[in-house]
Amino acid sequence: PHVTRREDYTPPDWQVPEIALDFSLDAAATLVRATLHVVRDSAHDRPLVLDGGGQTPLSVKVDGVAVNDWRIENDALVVPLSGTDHVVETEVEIAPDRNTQLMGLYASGGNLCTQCEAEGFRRITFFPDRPDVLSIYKVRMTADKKRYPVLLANGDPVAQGDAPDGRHWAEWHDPYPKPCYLFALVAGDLVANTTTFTTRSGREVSLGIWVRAADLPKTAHALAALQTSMTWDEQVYGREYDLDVFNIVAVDDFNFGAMENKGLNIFNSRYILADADTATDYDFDAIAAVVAHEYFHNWSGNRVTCRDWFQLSLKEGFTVFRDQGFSADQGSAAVKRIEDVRGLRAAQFPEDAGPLAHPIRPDEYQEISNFYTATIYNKGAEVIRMIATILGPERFRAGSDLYFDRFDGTAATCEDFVASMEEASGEDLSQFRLWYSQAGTPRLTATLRQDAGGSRATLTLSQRVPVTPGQPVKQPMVLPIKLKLFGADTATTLAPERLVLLDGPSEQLVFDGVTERPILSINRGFSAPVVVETDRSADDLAFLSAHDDDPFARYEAMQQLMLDTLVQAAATGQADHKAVIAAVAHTLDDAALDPAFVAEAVLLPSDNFIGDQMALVDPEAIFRAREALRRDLGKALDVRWRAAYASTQADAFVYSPAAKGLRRLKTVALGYIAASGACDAAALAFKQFEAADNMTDRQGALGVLVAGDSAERVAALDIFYNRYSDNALVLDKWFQTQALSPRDDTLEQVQTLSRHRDFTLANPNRARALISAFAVNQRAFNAASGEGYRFVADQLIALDKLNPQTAAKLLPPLGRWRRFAEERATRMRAELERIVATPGLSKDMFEQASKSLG
Ligand code: B3K
Ligand code: ZN
Repeated sequence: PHVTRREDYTPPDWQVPEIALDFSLDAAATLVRATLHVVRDSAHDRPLVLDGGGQTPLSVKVDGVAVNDWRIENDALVVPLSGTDHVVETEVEIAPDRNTQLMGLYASGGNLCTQCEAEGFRRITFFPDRPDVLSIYKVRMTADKKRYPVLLANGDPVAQGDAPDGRHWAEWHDPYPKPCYLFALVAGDLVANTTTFTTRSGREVSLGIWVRAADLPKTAHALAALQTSMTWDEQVYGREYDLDVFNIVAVDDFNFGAMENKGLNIFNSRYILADADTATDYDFDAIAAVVAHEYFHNWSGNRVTCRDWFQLSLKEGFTVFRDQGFSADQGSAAVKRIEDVRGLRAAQFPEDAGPLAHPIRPDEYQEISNFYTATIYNKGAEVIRMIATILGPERFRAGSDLYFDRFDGTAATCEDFVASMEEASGEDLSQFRLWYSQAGTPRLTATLRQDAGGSRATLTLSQRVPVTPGQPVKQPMVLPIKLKLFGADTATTLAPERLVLLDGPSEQLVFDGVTERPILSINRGFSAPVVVETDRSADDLAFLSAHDDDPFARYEAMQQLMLDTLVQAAATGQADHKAVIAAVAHTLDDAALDPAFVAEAVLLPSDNFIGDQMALVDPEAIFRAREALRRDLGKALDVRWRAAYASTQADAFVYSPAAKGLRRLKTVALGYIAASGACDAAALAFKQFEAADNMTDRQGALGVLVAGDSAERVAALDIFYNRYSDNALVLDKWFQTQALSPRDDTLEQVQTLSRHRDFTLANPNRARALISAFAVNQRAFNAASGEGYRFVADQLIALDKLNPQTAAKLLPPLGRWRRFAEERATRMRAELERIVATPGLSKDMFEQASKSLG
């Protein structure tokens, strides 16, 4: 397979300062005429090489004259050119309605739309498909006026009119030079929810969210989030919008969340459409976060773009960090941080510990689509967060200002970003740069000892970065660790919070004035994305879970207490639940706590996360241990769960941080009531299901019912299905909830669901709703028979033929075989080998599966 290497980067041979595109749109056969002004970039005699996606040009002209000395090499169009400055025209025909990969120009729900990042533009027209070629685009589209009454592209609309044969045309012009991965067009039967936004310098921007007419009532939340994001970026980063128009279009068939095309974002409809009846609080939050994320890319990604795809985290890590800050400012920052860390641990830590581990700035790839990972995005965001922590808010802002000003209009590198931060702050980040080159989650060991008889304590910190594929030797990194000491007797502060930058293999810190037994609070706020190992006792963790004034550290202490209990139980079969029960009771009794925080704090770690702590994962033992603790918590605290449940009943639905917190706690309490085995649990859940005036309560109750075995379970699944059978996004929840069920028969249920008439692999949301959800269901997926592995492999082999990018994204769970004992490992490997041996396998899947075999 062809491997692209970071160190092989060379600047482009030819620049394309301008391009004019003329589309004659039709779902079956679209004609694309491209006129490129090309300029030789330096003194070389190489021909013009334009990337392609398998098309053959219908014609090629140079400076207005048809030529035939071109050739196709590896899908690229090679055109010999004599001078330094030419106009090259090509014509191709493409078939959007046969584009099942959803890359390039494709059809979704009767409309036409595009997705170009990373390398989809070449499937539309011949072009140097690399992010360091920046061009000014003029786009003309002609299409049937009835089928495609709305014609949108990047930038500002300049003209439109009627054409013969019931067709019409529109022209758009984007004045900002951009790489081709940011190109977009949409043609469809759409309506918009519109408003205007006035930027702080007085530019009036028309905002529009385009959807099919029936969905218009579900666009208010996304539009409000867009306005809030625009204000936030002005206030927090000093960044203003730069065109007269900002459009967002929602489409049903989309490979990921959304795309930040200049002035014309295209979204998976699940990140736009919301109302109380169909979207959960989680959905509402995710919509605001994704709308903000794509909007923020206008600066971190579009105005300053990436030199090459190895720099992907330059825009993605930074933009995730920005959207996390935005979301934290809209509600509870503490709960947002807990959610983000939970997500990092669920998706990124396993990636960093497995066969697909890579640094946030990778050194090589076979298929760049495989590198839109939790590492690039979420660990990338943690790396930016550490820079912000080390610099502090003022110096960080000075660094981001310098970065945006200096690199505006250019294609930059991660190094450019770090150097800007260094220059603006005066901080030396040389060793910190290891975060960009070394993969693997560092492990930090912390041991606190009170000196015998004295009033001092010594804290020993040491770090180790684990070996990852291709990186056998690691250097110590810079770990910014926030820590604090509490006194066990007085529950007061013994040593105030301080930020320690651990940059060597180990270090000792001495604390004076330690007159009582000290308790260590460490990695407060999750200041570094590391695994912390301490020898803190259950008592100390219980103390912190009750008294720590850092909400994340408080949550973390409870999680650690739960984990220690569960890992012990799973490994030995011996369980002592007393400490966890007491700590959870204490948290439920603390009236000063935010219910949203309480709901997070009392949730047990997932099966997967428990498994991640063990030398080898025993899915059945983990499941039994966790269920036993859930049951004991449910029984022992029955009165408290019922009180919490009663206290969280609300009047009519409101979407506010406080109301969300109550709804979250309500369903968490319901889950524990059900876990206790209470005989009224199914009735209670069904009542919540029936009475709900919002999807959060309804899906929450459905999840509780689906986990059990009752007449209400069957009834609720039916009612839910019938009520929402024409709403694809809600039907996804119906599939997903069943795939996540802890029941014994989930594997068979999921196999049956894969033959359901509403199941299709052609729609990525539906495929993910069933298959990704099933693959995170640790017990069901890892059924000892190996049937779970076989099922997923069968689905992926089928999906790969339609949509390699989405199929390859679902492969990593099969690569976790090293984490399991012989029997399961052998079965997983057999499925990976079957995938690798599949004739016609995509390079996306080949890279993921062959690396996973390792
Ligand atoms: N930049 C896009 C992701 C593109 C994924 C291509 N495989 C959305 C985002 O991160 O904002
Ligand atoms: Zn992004």
